[in-house]
Amino acid sequence: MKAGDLIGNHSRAWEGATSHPFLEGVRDGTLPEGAFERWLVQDRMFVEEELGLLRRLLPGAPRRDQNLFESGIAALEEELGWFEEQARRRNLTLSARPERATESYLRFLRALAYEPYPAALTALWAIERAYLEAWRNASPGACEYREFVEHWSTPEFAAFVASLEEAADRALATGEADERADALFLEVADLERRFWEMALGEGRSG
Ligand code: HMH
Repeated sequence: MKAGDLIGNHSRAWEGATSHPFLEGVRDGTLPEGAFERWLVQDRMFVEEELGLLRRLLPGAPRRDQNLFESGIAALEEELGWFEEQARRRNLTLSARPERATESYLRFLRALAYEPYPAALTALWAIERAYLEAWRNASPGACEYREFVEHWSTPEFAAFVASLEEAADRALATGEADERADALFLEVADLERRFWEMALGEGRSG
């Protein structure tokens, strides 16, 4: 199996992850009050956990993929600082509690390190690819959000996602982890959709 095939094989689920009223709101500047700020605070928690995941996967990764993890770690480290700066500018408190959708996603990230490497790498690729496509769908973005659309629209980010896909394809080549990779891909798609829903304030549980 090739990682990229998963998108066509699960096109409905993938749609849900990458097209959402939240992203239309970013594009048109019609987001409800507080939605963007909620997304920002919750996504910073996500990025912090994702950074932890990359650090845990690095030592067990094949030698030829280690570079990719190292550049991913550097990029996420910088991104975390960028999130913190954005939050400061907006006077947002970073000590907020994770929402239910965030909690589910953080738990998923923590568990990924125990998955077979090809499946974990496929999930990581799906996570990044989802953001690449989602923010593209919000392009060019209302002016107050444009910086965010541009953040995930750089050629560097697209190249990183492409490198993850190549690495996932190499890892999947034996076929042994295909079933697990497929299941994790679907989980990522669902978690991404729920994350957008949460940002719009749906399904809040306090
Ligand atoms: C929810 N998915 C979510 N947040 C992110 N920052 C990314 C993917 C990309 O790292």
